[in-house]
Amino acid sequence: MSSTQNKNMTNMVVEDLMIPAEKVAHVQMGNPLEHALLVLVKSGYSAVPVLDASFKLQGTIGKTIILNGILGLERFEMEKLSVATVHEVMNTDIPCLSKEDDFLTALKAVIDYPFVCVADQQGYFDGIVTRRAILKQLNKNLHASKYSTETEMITEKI
Ligand code: 4BW
Repeated sequence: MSSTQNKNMTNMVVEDLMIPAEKVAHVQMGNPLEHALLVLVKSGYSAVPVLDASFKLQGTIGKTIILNGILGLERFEMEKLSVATVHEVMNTDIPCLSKEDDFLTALKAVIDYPFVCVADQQGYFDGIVTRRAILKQLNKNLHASKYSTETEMITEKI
């Protein structure tokens, strides 16, 4: 990879790569599990961020964790869907990025997670960085790098 292309990619910050908050499907802590499941099924996503009433990031919730939450000894206790809330089952042990973090920090974060939430110093939700956005950028840079290496080789031969 040439130094210019390397610089372009590593100069990017999370803000350049993230999906902004207003475009991210989310649920709130007090929502019943039924509502969360509806959001997940309708949006088509496996998991989404959980926010509180003041738009601060509190965790994430996904289809699997909801199904686990309503799993009884012998059956899914469907009645729990309208009684239990997101707060009771959500995942709070999540990584978090800030808008100023660099590309490599974001790349490292999405190795273990399909998306990572972005929040400010006070915890207010800014958006998410997805594995797709990171891979897309990496792919772009690797192809540009391959093209410039091939061009350099042809130029050297001439
Ligand atoms: O509705 C979709 N539109 C598009 N264009 N692609 C989708 C959609 N749903 C899924 N995908 C694709 C993406 O490539 O399948 C991948 C896995 O989806 P997921 O995890 O298991 O639901 C998607 O990969 P990704 O874009 O890298 O997104 C990683 C994860 O980030 C998703 C989902 O949990 C979350 N996510 C992405 N965009 C979101 C979102 N959550 C809420 N709101 C959004 N706008």
